[in-house]
Amino acid sequence: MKIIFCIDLDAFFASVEQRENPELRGKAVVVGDQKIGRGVVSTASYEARKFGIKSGMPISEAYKLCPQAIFLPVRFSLYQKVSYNIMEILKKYGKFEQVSIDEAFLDVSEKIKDFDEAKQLAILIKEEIYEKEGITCSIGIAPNKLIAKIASNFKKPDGLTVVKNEEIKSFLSPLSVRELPGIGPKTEKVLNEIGIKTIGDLAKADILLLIEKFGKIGMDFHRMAKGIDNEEVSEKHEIKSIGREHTFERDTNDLKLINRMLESLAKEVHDELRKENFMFRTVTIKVRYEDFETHTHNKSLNFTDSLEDMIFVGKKLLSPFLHSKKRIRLIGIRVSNLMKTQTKLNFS
Ligand code: TTP
Ligand code: MG
Repeated sequence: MKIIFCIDLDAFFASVEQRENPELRGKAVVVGDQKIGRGVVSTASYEARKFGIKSGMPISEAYKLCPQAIFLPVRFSLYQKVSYNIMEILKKYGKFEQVSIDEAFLDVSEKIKDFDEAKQLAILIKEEIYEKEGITCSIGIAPNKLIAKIASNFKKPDGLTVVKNEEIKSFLSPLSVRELPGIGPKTEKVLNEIGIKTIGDLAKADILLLIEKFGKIGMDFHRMAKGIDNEEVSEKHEIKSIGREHTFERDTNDLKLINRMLESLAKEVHDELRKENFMFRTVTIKVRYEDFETHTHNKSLNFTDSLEDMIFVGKKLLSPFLHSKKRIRLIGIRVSNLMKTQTKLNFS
């Protein structure tokens, strides 16, 4: 039997800001793009969430909900550095897989005898992260990645939730189907319409009906609802992609402005790649029109670390979208399929 940890940092960007400036501790802090009237919330401290502020919400709406909150710009390279330090701590304790800037899995099955020992280890890891990096995390411990992930979200912030084999059913059953990865508001609505609200309902549902409603993925929903997941913790990719986006002050179809912005975003992505010693294979661009219609388009190359390649491919991918009558609201560029050119990273 496996023992898997899922570790997710609490209100990550906001927690780092609170650590950097202790006066912000205990206060409503909102980190996001600062463009007046157009920015979006990256994250909010738990104090700010009490007012209903959430990731992805326009800053203007957040301001209406809580005008006394402290609004801060995103300092991505600072968060990247803190993330790096924390991931280095986690790596020591088992087979390690980083899934995002603030989330990782650990398979400790080889090192730990049972779930009680695992809980003790999780307490030590939480203490070490807090002592060294001054921020809290939530940890879920379970026999597989799926349940560990759901358990890590169960008691946030500063949570620790252990789900043993024999507890899987009683843990999952009462939770909303939204707790399952891949089930968003649209799928939830369709499930609700056929009387399925909880994961327990989904586990009991007629699989043929699920396939009729959702196609093959209906089988995955059913499998997840039963808590079945055999995916290994994989050490392959630590950071999967690096990207930047920009929302224009005003929707635009000024080709010069759009191309210049693409170059500047590519430069930022490239700086980040350099710092991490990565080469990349795939370039993806994103375009959002004024009516929020959004497209992404990608192309893969041979491994390269060249900024010129990134800009050349980025512009080529972007060009078919520049001849629409609609104006452009946002563009983004992302590189993925990354490979480390040096294994040891140095942050000054
Ligand atoms: P999450 O782990 O989803 O959120 P969180 O760490 O802020 O809060 P929680 O305690 O619920 O885990 O995302 C990690 C960071 O990624 C988050 O701090 C900011 C960034 N992010 C965005 O920039 N935009 C988004 O829409 C989301 C969801 C996250
Ligand atoms: Mg988090």
